[in-house]
Amino acid sequence: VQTSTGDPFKPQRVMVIGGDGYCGWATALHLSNKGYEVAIVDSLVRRLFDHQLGLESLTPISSIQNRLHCWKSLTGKSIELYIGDICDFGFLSETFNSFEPDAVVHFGEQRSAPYSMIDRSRAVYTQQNNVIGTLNVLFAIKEFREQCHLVKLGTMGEYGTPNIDIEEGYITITHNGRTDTLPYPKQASSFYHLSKVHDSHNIAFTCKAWGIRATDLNQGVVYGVRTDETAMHEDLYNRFDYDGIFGTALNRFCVQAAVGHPLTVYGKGGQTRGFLDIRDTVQCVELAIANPAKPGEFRVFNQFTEQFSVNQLANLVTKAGEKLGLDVKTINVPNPRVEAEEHYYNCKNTKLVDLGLRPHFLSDSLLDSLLNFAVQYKDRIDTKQIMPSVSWKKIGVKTKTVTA
Ligand code: NAD
Ligand code: USQ
Repeated sequence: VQTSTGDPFKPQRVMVIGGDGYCGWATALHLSNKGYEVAIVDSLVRRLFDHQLGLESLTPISSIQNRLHCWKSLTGKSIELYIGDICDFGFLSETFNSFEPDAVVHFGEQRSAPYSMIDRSRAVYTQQNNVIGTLNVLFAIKEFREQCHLVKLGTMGEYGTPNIDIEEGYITITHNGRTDTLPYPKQASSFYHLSKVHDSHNIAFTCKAWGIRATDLNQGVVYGVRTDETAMHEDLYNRFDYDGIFGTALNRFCVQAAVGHPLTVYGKGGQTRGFLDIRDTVQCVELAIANPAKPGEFRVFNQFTEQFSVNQLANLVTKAGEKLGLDVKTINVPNPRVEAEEHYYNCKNTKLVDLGLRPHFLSDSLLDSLLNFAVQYKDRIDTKQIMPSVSWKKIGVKTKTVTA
């Protein structure tokens, strides 16, 4: 691996925290396929949330043990497995010392904005899990593997929707005649998105204070399900969330179209976000690992390939559905969130392209295959899980049992 910075450091051993999840599973297989030595670290807490909330992935997913067994039998490649919670520093230390990673890709957080807004206990859990988990990773790198590159999944939602262009991490400002380059202002709009802001601050500080090398990947909303590796066998299939808590916009719309549920546009539908195909998630992470940050450097990449408003997505899915003979309708659901529904949005995303990202833009053929995929698993869809059940304004201290 040649690094863009001329750095002789060549990462070979990659620890994927959260490697049983949607982005992490696809990434772990991709990196293993590319010849990296991979270890998955995961507490499997996401599978527990599904049980607790009565949710299920559209696709049937195998246990992590069967997944890895299948991968080994198909490719001959082994992926190490460490089951545990990274908030437990004893567990994380042992894992670090046993695997000795050159790079850590950290996907292992509670990643749903609605989940973090269910009630006080879920809000506190989200910030505790995410902020302490990341702090533990930073301490483990400092203590045991100071050259190890942290590739951390952040979110575009850290920036919110300001009325000016969004830069990649930093903005140069002239104020009262003096100029400085400063972290881009953060205006997150859920306790989950805020946990990512807190993580970014902790990472930036430890890069400065301890010389840690880190890349914060401010990822947009991911869509799609198949990657080259997960499509190889049913036991390797990735999860596909469509429910009101973990499902994300475009994936949800495809499932809704498949079962004849109206597409759930929240509020006016002018909410605009950055989006990317899961095949680009794995590519971006590989690029970040192959071109590590320098010691002490806190790099920020905006990881998305295209911007869409929710209304635009609904239109695209409606047209693609019609071609398949589906009758697709849209409803404007009262917005359960507090967010701008009409706003300016223009984000930079050149740094990953400069490193060689070749995007898979949203195409008719991808929508077509996603819709067909949803139709194929139609019988597994629980339509009661589709409407949103979590309100940003109604969150309270009473522990809530979410029922569809
Ligand atoms: P996911 O819920 O499918 O996977 C997260 C995984 O992390 C799960 O397997 C879970 O068990 C594990 N995990 C959580 N806390 C842990 C802990 N304390 N210790 C060990 N393992 C733990 O989520 P995802 O969609 O794959 O998202 C992965 C990352 O990417 C998250 O950090 C998320 O914020 C970020 N991201 C996701 C999207 C998206 O659209 N899915 C978009 C932008 C950013
Ligand atoms: N939305 C709808 N209808 C739906 C679902 C969502 O109109 O049925 C709207 C939401 O109100 C929001 C936008 O679509 O304005 C995106 O919502 P989402 O649920 O697709 O995504 P979000 O909550 O932002 O979270 C997801 C991931 C999270 C990641 C984030 C990237 O769950 O882990 O950080 O995307 S970003 O949006 O760039 O912050």
